[in-house]
Amino acid sequence: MTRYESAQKQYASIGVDTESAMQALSNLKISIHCWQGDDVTGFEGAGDASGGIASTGNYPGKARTPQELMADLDEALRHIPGKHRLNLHASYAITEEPVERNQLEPRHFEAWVRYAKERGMGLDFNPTLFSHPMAADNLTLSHPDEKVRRFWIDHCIACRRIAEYFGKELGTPSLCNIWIPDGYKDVPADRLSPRRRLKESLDEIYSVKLDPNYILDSVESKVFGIGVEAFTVGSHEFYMNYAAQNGVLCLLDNGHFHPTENVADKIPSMLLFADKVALHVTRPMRWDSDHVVSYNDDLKEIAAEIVRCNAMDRVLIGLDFFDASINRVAAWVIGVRNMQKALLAALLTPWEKLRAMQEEGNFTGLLAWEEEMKLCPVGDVWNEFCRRNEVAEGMDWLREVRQYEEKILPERR
Ligand code: RNT
Ligand code: ZN
Repeated sequence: MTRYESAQKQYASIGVDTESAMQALSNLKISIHCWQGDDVTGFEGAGDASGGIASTGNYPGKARTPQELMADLDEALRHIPGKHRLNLHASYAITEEPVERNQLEPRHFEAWVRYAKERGMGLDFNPTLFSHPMAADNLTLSHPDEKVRRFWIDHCIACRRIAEYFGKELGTPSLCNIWIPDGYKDVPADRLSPRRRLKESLDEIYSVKLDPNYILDSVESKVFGIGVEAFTVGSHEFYMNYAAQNGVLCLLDNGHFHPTENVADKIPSMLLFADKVALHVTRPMRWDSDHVVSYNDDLKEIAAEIVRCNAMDRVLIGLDFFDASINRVAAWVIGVRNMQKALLAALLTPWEKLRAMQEEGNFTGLLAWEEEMKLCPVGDVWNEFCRRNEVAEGMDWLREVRQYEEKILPERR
């Protein structure tokens, strides 16, 4: 008996079918963020990311061009089972001459559409409202200066049209997510006016009606950023209300809440009031540090919530981490595979049985079962899933990523 067969038997004995779990996992697409490959630099020559976010470390070999980023992504994709999505930022436009962000057009992303088509991937998108002279004071859509607001409103509208184009070209709606850095370092005298201006800017951005078959809009809240510690204009309450009233989606980034808040717990509440909810899955350490996603309790709880709410087609899973201190291709592979492992563990859990115990008030049984599940052989099913998807299982992928690294490093010095 192989290890998989033995695991299959063990799961069957508790009423879990490993075959249908693997089938369900194949259908779960993760939106892989392009910005892990180059520390959120983009192709505009802007340098390090600003806007209260930071990528730390100086591991060699960072991608500097579209060709390098695409090659690195290909290397990562070779080690990630299944077909997924690619998440782009506007700052990754591929243009011959510099194009201002409010002038961006679908044609500036043709190369990415070709890339995605060749690999059978859908594309998601994000306007970039940071790392730019017009965002130097960490104010964009809420800026008191009408000219600055105008620039960023036009940028967001341009980006929504690009997302719609992605959806049309690739036959799957593109999630267009707005995150802004807006806030103040110290305690403001007026919290209402900036939020009123943000509301008006969003109203204008979303007054342009686009085809929902091609584009889904979302807004991403935050608690604070570096340099904007005292006040964030786009708080969770702000966006949750805005989204509910205007039919756009909320995007929950699990690095954007107070450290003891459980972001998994928010998912069912969102699902009762909206058709979909989007996620940026990350690993905050002490702050929104965007560490590579780890197979830890927080991640497993998020995955469990998606699965047991039966919301696999209603929760849009995107990743958002950027670590410049380790091999960036490996960071992608580790993070995406961990998200998949967490989903698999959730799919291998007999939720009906556990739910019944809760409803009956059998909390002793529930605790005993949840603890028992922790030692079930998820890894054997995961390895089988990798084998069937023809990607390296166990640690074999790392050897290949190391070989790739040795090949590219000399060219990137
Ligand atoms: C920042 C937000 C945002 C960015 C990306 C690059 O705190 O999480 O989503 O990380 O858009
Ligand atoms: Zn995010």
